[in-house]
Amino acid sequence: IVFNDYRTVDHGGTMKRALITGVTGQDGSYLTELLLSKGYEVHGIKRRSSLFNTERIDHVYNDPHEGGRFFLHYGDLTDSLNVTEIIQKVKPDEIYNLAAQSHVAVSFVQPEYTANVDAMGTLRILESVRLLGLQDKVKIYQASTSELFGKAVEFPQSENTPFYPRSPYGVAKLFAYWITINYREAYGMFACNGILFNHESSRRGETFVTRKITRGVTRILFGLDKKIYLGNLNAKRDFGHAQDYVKGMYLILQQPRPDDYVLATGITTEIREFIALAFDEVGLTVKFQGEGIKECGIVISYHEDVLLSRLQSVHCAPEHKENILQTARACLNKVVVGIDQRYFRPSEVDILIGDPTKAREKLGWEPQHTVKDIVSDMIISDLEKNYREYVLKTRGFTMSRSCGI
Ligand code: NAP
Ligand code: G4F
Repeated sequence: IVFNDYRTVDHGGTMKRALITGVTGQDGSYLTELLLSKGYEVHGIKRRSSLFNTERIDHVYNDPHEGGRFFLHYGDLTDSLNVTEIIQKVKPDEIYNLAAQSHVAVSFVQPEYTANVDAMGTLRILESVRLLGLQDKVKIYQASTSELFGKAVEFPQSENTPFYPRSPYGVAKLFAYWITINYREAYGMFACNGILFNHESSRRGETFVTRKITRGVTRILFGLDKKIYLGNLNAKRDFGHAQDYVKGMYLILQQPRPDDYVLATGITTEIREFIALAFDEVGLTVKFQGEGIKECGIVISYHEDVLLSRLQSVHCAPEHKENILQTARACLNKVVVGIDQRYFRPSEVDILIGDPTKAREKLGWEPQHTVKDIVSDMIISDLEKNYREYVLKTRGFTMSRSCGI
């Protein structure tokens, strides 16, 4: 991948140019795919890291010498000069501000950094656009969040529901939400908030609860782990699929007037239920017993036919099958989910459920995936990934344990 390549191609003014911050993240990668498929020239901002960290976008990269339309720029939302320089050079038609310290639990540990990136970072983009005199040319999408509703005061939550954030992340995003509206009203900028409820996928970061669960389930199946340790299982979230949600982001910027929209499914799912669905996908039925930090999830039945069909879909080699089935059978009556106090948050968002009526009526946006589809997609992908790890292990390679928390 070529970095800081400021070349843009002269398309006779017919091709739109988008700048995506947070391009290496879950949403950034799906949005890049979507915009490239619509003929955009796409520029992404990537933080310098000691590792490549481009796995989510490597597949869409084509060498610009061979007509590629995807360019990467080193940048960081905490560095205003750098943000301004990139916007000045790229001169995008649309900016999608997806970059953020996006982990709610981490925001309690790094509140100042979270505010710097999530709140001030948004201001830096808006102010750069204004100072560069691009306010009439550039449309801006701000990645706002259902975490703004926090300790929700009404159900379901819509564009008119008052906010009550419950974390440094939520509070930082509240500033970003209002500064986006302020620049729209003060300077007539086409700046919009997408208030998105949780959206997941096989590209979700491994420390968010859904991915932690699907990864954990598949690792237990291959004997790579014994148990998943989690925090508050009572929380409920309105889970959608990231692929549906990036379509909504795009539609928000294609409207005649700038506005703010909730994107949600209107269905909420308890974390406990998500866990049960994930184990179901591989033929294990889990029952919960006990309370508080003593609660645990136990495997009470095993359906070999389900597991066999899953193993088939990941092209499991015949010589590995019996071993994996034995590991799965051995899970019967075993505790596979435990509670660890450290995953509880100092203040929690108990339940979120969104009302996407405005997005449906004005954008024509409808989510296409159910929670079951999402679980299935994530389980298949994690089965593939962890099967690879299992094969390497059976061949005698030493696998390093991830120390991610
Ligand atoms: P994600 O996977 O965590 O991606 C976040 C992106 O931001 C990554 O590319 C990350 O880069 C980048 N980033 C972090 N700090 C940065 C900084 N200082 N400067 C530049 N880039 C930085 O998040 P996501 O799930 O795709 O979410 C995208 C956006 O939507 C975020 O703003 C998030 O807060 C918001 N949101 C997400 C959801 C959801 O359910 N997914 C719901 C509502 C709102 P690295 O790869 O280098 O870490
Ligand atoms: O997966 P989570 O960390 O996502 P959370 O906090 O809802 O935030 C995500 O969605 C927001 C939209 O509402 C985004 F703005 C934000 O950027 C992020 O994408 O946790 C979901 C729930 C929480 O209630 C948490 O307490 O799951 C609960 N949970 C229980 N055990 C856990 C765990 N969460 C994590 N990450 N890890 C656990 O072990």
